[in-house]
Amino acid sequence: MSPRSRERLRRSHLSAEIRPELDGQSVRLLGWVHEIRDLGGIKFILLRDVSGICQVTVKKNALSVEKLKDLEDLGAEDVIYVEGVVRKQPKARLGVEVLLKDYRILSRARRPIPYDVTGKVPANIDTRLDHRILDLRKPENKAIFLIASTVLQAIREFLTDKGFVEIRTPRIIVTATEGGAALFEVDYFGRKAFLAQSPQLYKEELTTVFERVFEIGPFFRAEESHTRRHVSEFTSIDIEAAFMDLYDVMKVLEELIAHVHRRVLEERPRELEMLGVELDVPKIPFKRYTYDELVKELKEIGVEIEWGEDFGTPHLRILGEKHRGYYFITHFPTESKPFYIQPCEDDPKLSESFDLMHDWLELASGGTRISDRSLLEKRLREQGLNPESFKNHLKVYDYGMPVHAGWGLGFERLLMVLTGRNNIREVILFPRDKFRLTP
Ligand code: AMO
Repeated sequence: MSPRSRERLRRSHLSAEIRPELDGQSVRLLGWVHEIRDLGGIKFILLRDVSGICQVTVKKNALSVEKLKDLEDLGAEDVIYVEGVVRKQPKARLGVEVLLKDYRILSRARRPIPYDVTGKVPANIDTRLDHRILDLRKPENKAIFLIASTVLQAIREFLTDKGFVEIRTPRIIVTATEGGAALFEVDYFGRKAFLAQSPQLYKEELTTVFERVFEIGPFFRAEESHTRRHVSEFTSIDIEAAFMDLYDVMKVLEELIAHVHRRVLEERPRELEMLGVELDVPKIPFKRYTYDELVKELKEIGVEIEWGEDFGTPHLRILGEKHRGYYFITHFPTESKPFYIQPCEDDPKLSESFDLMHDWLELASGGTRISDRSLLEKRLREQGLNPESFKNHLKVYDYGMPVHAGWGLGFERLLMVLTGRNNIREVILFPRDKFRLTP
C-alpha cells in the first residue's frame, strides 16, 4: 500500500480578495494569526496571508463548546485554516469581515513569541535583524521585498529588450578588480582564492562573445567601514556593452531607472503607500556635472578638498544638499578610478568615468574601458599591480577587443531610494556586515 499523503486544506480566497461584494459567500482561508482581540462576547482574529490581513469574527454562539474552548489557546503566529461566510461590515477595517463557521489550527507557534509582528512594540534595527524572519512578516517590511521583486523583473525585462544577454560569472576568483584591501580570502583546496568583488573582467571579456551582457548577482567586499550604506555581501546589477562609450551606457542607466520607477508605480502602489513613499518617475536625461565642476563648487563654499581626491562622505553630504534626486558625476581623475577605466585622450589625468548619485548616495559607477592591451598593462603597473597576475584577462585583448563600456549599480542602494529607507540592512533579507553573520 502506498503511503497516504496528509490531507491538504485548500483556500478559496486570499485575504485581499475578501471584499464587500462577496457578501454572503462561503470562503476558506489559510494564514497566520496576526493579532487576536477579545471583546468578551465576540472575538476578532486578524488573519494574515501573503496578500494582506483580513478580519475573522468569532461569535461565541456560532461554534461548538469544544471548538470555542480550543480557540482560547489560539495565539499570534499560529497557522490556521478558516471556514466562514463573508459579511459586509462597515466597522471593519476594509468594510468586510468573515464570520467564522469552523477552523483548524495547523501549526502552533511557541509562546511567547520573542518579537511583536504587529509593530506595537517598537524595535531597533539590531533587534529587528536578530528576529529577522518575524520582522519580515510585518506587512511594511514584506512590502520592501515585494517591491524588490518587481524591480528585478523590471530590470531584466528592460535590459533583455535592449539586446542584453544575462550571464553568470564566477564568484570564486584569483585576482582583485576593485582594490585589494576589500577581499575575502577563501581556502580553495589549499590554494588562495577570493570571493568576487564584481564581475568586472569577465563581463568585459564576454562583450567579445555577446556584445551586450548583464548580470545580477551577489558580490563580496570585506568592508571595514560600518555605515548605513555598506555591507559585506551586496547585489550588483552589471552591464557591459561592445561599441559603446560612457555616454551610451549612462543613457541605458537613466532609462533603466525611469523604467523601474514606472513599473514599481504600476505594480506596487499599495506597498509604496504602506511605506509612506511618494514616488515620481524621474525626468531624463539626468543632470550631469563633471568632477572638476563639483570640486570647484565645494571650494567656493569653503570646503577643503584637494583635486584628485575622491569625494568623501562629508563632501557627498554637502553635494547632496544642493543636488537633489538623480544626477551623474563624470570625468573623475584617472588616479582615483580602477585600472580598467579609459583615460581621456585629450587629458589623461581625467577618465571616461561616471558615478550615478541620488542626493548624497552613490548608486552606480561605470565608464568606458580600456580596449588596448598595452595601455591596460601600463595602467596595471601604475596602480602597483602585476600584469602577470592578469595574464588570462590580458590574453583576451589579443583576440580582438572592441571599444566597450559598462556600469555596476548597487541593487540595494537603488532599493533604499525606491522604498525611502535609510539603512541598507532594511532592504536586505539577511544582511551581512562586519558584525553580523547570522541569522
Ligand atoms: P563600485 O565598486 O563602485 O564599481 O560598485 C558599484 C556599486 O555597487 C554598490 N556597492 C555596494 N553596495 C553595498 N555595500 C557595498 N559594500 C558596496 N560596494 C559597492 C554601490 C556602487 O556604486 N566594477 C565596478 C562597476 C563598473 O565599472 O562596471 C564596481 O564594482 O552602489
